[in-house]
Amino acid sequence: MMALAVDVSRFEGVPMAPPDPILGVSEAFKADKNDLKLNLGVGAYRTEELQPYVLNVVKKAENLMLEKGENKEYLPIEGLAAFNKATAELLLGADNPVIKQGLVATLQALSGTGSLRLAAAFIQRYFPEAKVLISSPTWGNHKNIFNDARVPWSEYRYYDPKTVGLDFEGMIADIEAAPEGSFVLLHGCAHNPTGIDPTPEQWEKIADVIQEKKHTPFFDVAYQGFASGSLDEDAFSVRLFVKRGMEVFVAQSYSKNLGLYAERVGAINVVCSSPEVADRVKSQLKRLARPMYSNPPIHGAKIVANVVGDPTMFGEWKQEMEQMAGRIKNVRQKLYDSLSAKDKSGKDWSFILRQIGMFSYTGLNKAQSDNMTDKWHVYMTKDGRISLAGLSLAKCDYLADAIIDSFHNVN
Ligand code: KET
Repeated sequence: MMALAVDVSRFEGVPMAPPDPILGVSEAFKADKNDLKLNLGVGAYRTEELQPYVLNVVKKAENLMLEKGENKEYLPIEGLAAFNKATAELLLGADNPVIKQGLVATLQALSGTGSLRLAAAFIQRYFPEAKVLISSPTWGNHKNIFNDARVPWSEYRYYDPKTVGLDFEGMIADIEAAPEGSFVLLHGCAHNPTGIDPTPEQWEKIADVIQEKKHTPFFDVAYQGFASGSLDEDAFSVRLFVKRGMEVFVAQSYSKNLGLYAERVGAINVVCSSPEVADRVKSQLKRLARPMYSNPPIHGAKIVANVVGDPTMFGEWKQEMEQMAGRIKNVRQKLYDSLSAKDKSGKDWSFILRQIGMFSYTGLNKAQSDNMTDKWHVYMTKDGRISLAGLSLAKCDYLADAIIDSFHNVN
């Protein structure tokens, strides 16, 4: 029988989705033919020559894996055992009692995003009444993740535009006012997009309120080692909550710190109050993962396990991480110097130096951000965030001109 030609598609009613606020910027950048163009949208590390960077230690681990000729059999639903062990130890410290006591349920998942999404599905299934509290502002994809998982969320105050710093009182008040037993999403370090982290004393107070209100902390750790250059320093916040004996969720990503963006390697960890609970939680996370994507990819997980499991390679990784973090700090300083030298208005740009991690939250509004792109070919997200990891020392003067023009000449 011949198929009937139809002139109306069944999908006629499907509207065009808007471009993604972060990954859509890379698509627009590719389409721009101007030589001056600069992609400061997505948080992906570039070299001083603005080229993508594969860590030497990753190449080394991959060569060893090739030599061994490892197979491509399915991993278990929970992922590679050696990776799960390594990732929990990196996060919590190898000698953390919660690991020794079997209190941590760890599942390898599809990088940070997939780990967050799996935890969101878990919350939806077992705590359908509970709300997730997220910082205002936050990484753009957090809201999508909880919306798609049908988990209700609301925001807590975080950024204060007046001080260009943390609205600590607002944050505490909003966490305190939330219904008891909420999940509080926290950025482990290098808050995205603001680059503003609580101080150690403030973290203690945040833990106090969360504990008082019987909330559950839910950490998103996408930048461990990438913020300060030290894996341990950047895990301070998570370890503080764990040390208090709290049950904690932690989503981890190796996109940035090991540059494994496209390998999709990360994990969801749930620190529980007994080994029996940890086993049951893990069994349910596996049950959620199986119909979604069955089991995670092996390649990136093996890279992590091999690098962490070999003292020489582990040392080399730490060195390269410090170098990457160091390059971003240098660019941050140079951008501040350029802005301060060129801007004659007396505006204080020192907030750039106080921000931590991959990004600078410039304070540019949407119209000003549009001007950056339309006039200066500088691609960035519309919330005024620029990725310093995509900037070179050589481009700092140009970027400073673009920022000064946009800031002073566009409302
Ligand atoms: N959490 C945060 C805070 C984060 O910035 C990212 C990525 C992720 C999780 C997820 O990364 P994954 O590759 O799934 O492990 N952020 C950058 C890339 C993106 O938007 O996907 C970004 O903000 O540019």
